[in-house]
Amino acid sequence: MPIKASELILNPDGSIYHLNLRPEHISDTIITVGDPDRVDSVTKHFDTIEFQTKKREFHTQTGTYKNKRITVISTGIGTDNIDIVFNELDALVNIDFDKREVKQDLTSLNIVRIGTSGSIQKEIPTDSFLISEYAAGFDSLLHFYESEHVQYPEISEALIQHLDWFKHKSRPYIVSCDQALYNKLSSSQTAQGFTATNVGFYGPQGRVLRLPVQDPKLNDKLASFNYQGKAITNLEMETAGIYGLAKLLGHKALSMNAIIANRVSGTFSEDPKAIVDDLILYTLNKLTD
Ligand code: R1P
Repeated sequence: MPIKASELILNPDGSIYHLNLRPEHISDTIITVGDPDRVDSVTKHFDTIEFQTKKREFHTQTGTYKNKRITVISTGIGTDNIDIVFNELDALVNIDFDKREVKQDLTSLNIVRIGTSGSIQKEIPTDSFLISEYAAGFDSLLHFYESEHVQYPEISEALIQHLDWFKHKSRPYIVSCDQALYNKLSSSQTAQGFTATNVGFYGPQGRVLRLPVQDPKLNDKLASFNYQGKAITNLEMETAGIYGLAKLLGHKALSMNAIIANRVSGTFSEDPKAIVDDLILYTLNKLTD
């Protein structure tokens, strides 16, 4: 049965609904960034740019860096956008748009996030690099999919106990990176991380401007969680969704974080653009090593 027009939505030019891309527009190596303007910060290093498009927060460019074809796409903020970007990227390679059928031979993409993040451990300072080995999702995205086989329920159980998790919040899910990509992109310059992915920037990450939060000790409890030597290191808003959907769809994913805030010392990078630019070049060079 062909996938219905209401489920796989294509634009009149044959491109997929939100991303505005046709299958020939993307490489099998993809860099995701949150900020649409960060796409240019990546592709300014490219030798060539063959294609670019923009729709809503999804800005895409495809070109080559050191002869490797790479697509750079912005996701905007949050795992709700990750749901759109990952399902549509997957459709571009694994669904035949003419027949509206899943292809027999599936393609596995290499997807690397280059994002910003705040550390909750005093020894992971601002202006450092961190790669998420594991992620805890405090959003509920993965629970909408049959996904237990890609989760680590024993770690979530320990986390829920440790945090004394409020029953009205979504149950945390734990997922992990692609190990081969981790091995390729890690070095003595990168801290190994266990990233908490939050559903917001303020209350969900313990920031109080005017509104009191339900659990003022949440970040302290996250920082003191330790599961067989693994401590939660940093907070951001996409990684768990990326790891969960990548695993479910058969893609390889890795999340690179430029640490621009330290929530323990209360400090923020004096030049966040510089550390993000450094992480971009580091990642491009590791990908093409
Ligand atoms: C919040 O300011 C945003 O910054 C972080 C968070 O994950 C969230 O998307 O990442 P990006 O800089 O990649 O957007």
